[in-house]
Amino acid sequence: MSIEKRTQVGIIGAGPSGQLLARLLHRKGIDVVVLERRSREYVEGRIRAGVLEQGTAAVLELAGAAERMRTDGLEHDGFLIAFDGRVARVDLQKYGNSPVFVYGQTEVTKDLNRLNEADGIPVHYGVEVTTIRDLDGDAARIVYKVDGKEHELACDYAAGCDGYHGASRRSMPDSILREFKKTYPFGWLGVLSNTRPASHELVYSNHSRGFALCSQRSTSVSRNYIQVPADERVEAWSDDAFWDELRRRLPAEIADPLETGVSVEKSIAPLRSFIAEPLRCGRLFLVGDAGHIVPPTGAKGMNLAASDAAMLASSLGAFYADRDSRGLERYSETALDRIWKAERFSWWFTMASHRLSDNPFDLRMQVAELDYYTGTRAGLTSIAENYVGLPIEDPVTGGTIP
Ligand code: RFL
Ligand code: PHB
Repeated sequence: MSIEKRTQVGIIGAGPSGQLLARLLHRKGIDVVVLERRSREYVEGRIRAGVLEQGTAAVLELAGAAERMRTDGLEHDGFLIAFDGRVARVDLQKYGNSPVFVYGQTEVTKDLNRLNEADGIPVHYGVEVTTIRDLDGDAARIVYKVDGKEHELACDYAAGCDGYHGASRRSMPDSILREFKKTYPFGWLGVLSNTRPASHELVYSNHSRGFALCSQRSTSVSRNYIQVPADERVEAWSDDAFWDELRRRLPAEIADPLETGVSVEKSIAPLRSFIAEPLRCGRLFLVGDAGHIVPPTGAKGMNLAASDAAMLASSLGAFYADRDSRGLERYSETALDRIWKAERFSWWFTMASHRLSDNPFDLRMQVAELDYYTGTRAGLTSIAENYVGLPIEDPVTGGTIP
């Protein structure tokens, strides 16, 4: 493996934020090198998010990576919230002026990988970054290991796109970094199956036994989730036990016709809220999960990764084109403004839809809350505009991206 010694922007991590940032910068004529710890097969095989905001779709368009999403993605104009034995619909077009796209993160990652490879963007797999040094020096130095030997990549700027457990955030000095965290006492057991989706639109269900979500990847592939205790083991759940429990948590009109089948993938994801501040230290910027985590209830994780990448790409673009550093200076503050709002929506939707305690008061309060939100124009507008995604501000101009 021959890895460059110097580049303009060194990118750590080849998940959606790293690959998208690499592509946006490459199209502006900026040199990048991407270093990824895992193999390409591993990165492309991870089953994660499924819903793209309109703004994410527009950023993929800007990156020239939206073609398959447009042909294979499913446009959804609304979604359903089941609670208290009834089903309410959130009309995204009517109250949020936009649809969302059901198109898996796995597919987004594959599209970006294929296009970046075709364009000759250097993405090196199996390269573990250990730290980033000299954040305030003439060049940042990304230190990585290959076959046990240490090497360095020097760059003008380093983009930490290496997720929650990556090396980038840990390279920022404790004296400047503040972390805000909330861990929920439950996780999501997710099952992917080659079965017809429970409903044409996604169903989020609040039930006294716990939360459930019926999502999908296509008209013949389902992705369903149920709330489980945080310390639950995936081995404890047979396919039959999963389907039985899912059915119990859904209203009869959705549960009765539900098609069940063998699981293709089954895993448990913990739920947490996390934000690091600031997202910049000298020549290092944090992007996506490296800087923040949302519980998946609002479907915001990958969308925030895309909006961060778009904001940083615009900021670096202005710097290399015109030596305009306004965006670089405002990236952290501008991105955090949107992140805290998405974090709020994800927290709110989680707290309104999951079983929180044995106290019946809590459940009645959730029912009153969901009744109010789905029964008033103000409530529906609030849910819809958050779900379809708030505008992405350009840190350079203060306008909207794209
Ligand atoms: P990623 O996707 O975690 O990618 C980070 C990449 O960095 C690599 N890496 C390193 N590379 C080099 N050196 C190191 N030291 C490195 N350390 C790490 C990793 O191998 C990886 O390839 O972050 P990114 O790009 O910011 O993208 C964020 C999204 O992936 C994430 O927000 C969502 O997937 C979150 N998420 C979900 N979001 C949703 O909206 N809906 C979901 O249903 C949903 N399910 C999930 C999820 C995240 C999960 N995680 C993180 C465990 C389910 C799971 C299980
Ligand atoms: C998914 O399809 O994996 C999915 C959809 C919506 C969410 C979370 C996950 O809120």
